[in-house]
Amino acid sequence: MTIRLWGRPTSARTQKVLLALAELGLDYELILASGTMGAGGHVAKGNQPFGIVDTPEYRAINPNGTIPTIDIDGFVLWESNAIVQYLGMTYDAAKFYASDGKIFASASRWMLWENNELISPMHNYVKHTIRFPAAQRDPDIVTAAREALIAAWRIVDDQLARTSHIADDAWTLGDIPMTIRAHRWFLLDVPAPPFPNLERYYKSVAARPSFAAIADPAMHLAG
Ligand SMILES: N[C@@H](CCC(=O)N[C@@H](CS)C(=O)NCC(=O)O)C(=O)O
Repeated sequence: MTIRLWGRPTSARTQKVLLALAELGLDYELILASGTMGAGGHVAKGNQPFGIVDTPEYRAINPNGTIPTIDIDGFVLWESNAIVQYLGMTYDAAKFYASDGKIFASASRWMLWENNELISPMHNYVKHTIRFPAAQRDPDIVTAAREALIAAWRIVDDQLARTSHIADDAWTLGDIPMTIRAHRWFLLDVPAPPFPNLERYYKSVAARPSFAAIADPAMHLAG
């Protein structure tokens, strides 16, 4: 099997796929691609992006010009959560959702929720504290992002008081986005009240061998 993945290590959506591939123990080739970031950092600071995403060849496989995109023996897929779901369904349904439709639905619900509630405020927080040059940073956006994140983490913390992992007591594919968000959150060290269940969860998911795929702080804090 040949797997090619277009993305960049600093992209949390690319990281979802990296973490899923690590859980499955699958080899892949990572092709660095981005219109907004490159080896030196964000384009807003004058850095060169990795590129590729605006070429006709890339747009033919992903018309959005975003990352990640995966090609598995000619089967091409974009949309990070769909990629993780496909990988889990195809290569280890027992591990990813106990081969159970209800657990799959519960995990998918948290993947959609992460996309809707966590990504945008966390992305704004990172852009306006790290990635943008100081003159382009907006403290009001940082405050709004912090408040939205605290409200969202309260929901996660409450859930983690009920179940050991986000969708079930056992680990599921729903823990893939949540692991990345929790790691980024604790690395960012955002001023916030304590979330004891989230902290316990973070220690547990960070102890999984697959975590090495997304552990490097530079993947989260690169400017
Ligand atoms: N809903 C899409 C969103 C894809 C997306 O916006 N990816 C970001 C990176 S996390 C991106 O392409 N950023 C612009 C770039 O790096 O060129 C997904 O989950 O795959």
